[in-house]
Amino acid sequence: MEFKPDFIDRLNKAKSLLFFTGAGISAESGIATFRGKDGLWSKLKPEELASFSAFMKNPDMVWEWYQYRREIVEKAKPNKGHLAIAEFEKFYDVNVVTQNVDDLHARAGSTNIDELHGSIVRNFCVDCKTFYNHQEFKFDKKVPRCEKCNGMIRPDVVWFGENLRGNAFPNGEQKAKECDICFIVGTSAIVYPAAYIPITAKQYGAYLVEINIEPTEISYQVDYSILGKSGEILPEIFELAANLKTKKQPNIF
Ligand code: BJW
Ligand code: ZN
Repeated sequence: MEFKPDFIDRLNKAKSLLFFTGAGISAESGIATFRGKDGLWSKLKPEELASFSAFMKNPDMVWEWYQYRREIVEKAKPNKGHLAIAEFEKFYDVNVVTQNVDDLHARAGSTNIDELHGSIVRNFCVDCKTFYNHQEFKFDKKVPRCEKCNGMIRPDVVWFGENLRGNAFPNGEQKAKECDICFIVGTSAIVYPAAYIPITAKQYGAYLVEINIEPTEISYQVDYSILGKSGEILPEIFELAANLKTKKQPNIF
């Protein structure tokens, strides 16, 4: 595809790239997004599944929903979009700030990842906060109990009304302030505080590029909106970057 000349220029000069990703980047790996007509929440209400009060009200149902999603994530493979992001590390300082709870960026080989909304492959005890890997409870259909205190075990994901984990958000904000280009990939950009990340990047002078199959809440604020699948667009941008970064610079004498 033909890219905008000012984007090509920015990509040529850039040193640091930030990829702010959402569920759409994993859609081509067979993992459903949340919103939209085939999204996880087209039939199920988020407030009945993705909040601590929902978990306390109906722990087994919420647990089972996450077990079902873990099975899908475990079988899924990183797609060309995840792999392209990892490849950019050959030529740039690359940071990934993801809202996704799957581990596909890590499996694709990205090395600097902040998981704003936690990870579906971890669990912890609601009482003593001991962490457990999901493999330990792989076959549990009902909420398992902590071996130390008998508390209920929950997935280590961030539900509505909960603070983001540890330093993930301040880390992400710092990377937003430092990047030259911020790519916003496969996210509806409506969930906060995560959606402040690209806004911060822009405030600090980054060039914003959105890659999505449709326009979103943030489209009007970006410098360049590319409509298409991330698994197709990102490899094309990587190819362009590789050509820019490896081409022989003219001798200046
Ligand atoms: C493709 C594609 C392809 C498809 N290629 N593209 C300020 C203003 C308003 C509200 C708030 C605010 N601050 C806080 C709030 C409240 C709330 C919030 O944001 N609500 C809004 C929804 C209105 N935020 C919170 O509660 C957060 N906590 C917080 O603020 O703490 C402080 C606090 C403490 C105490 C009291 C009050 C506040 C926590 C938010 C946690 C979000 N958690 C979830 C669930 C994680 C667990 C799980 O997985 O089950 O995270 S919600 C869900 O949405 C998930 C996602 O990470 C997140 C974002 O979704 P995402 O990734 O954008 O997916 P989709 O489906 O929306 O979009 C997919 C996109 O892909 C689409 O655009 C497609 O077009 C595109 N696409 N195929 C490219 N092939
Ligand atoms: Zn415990």
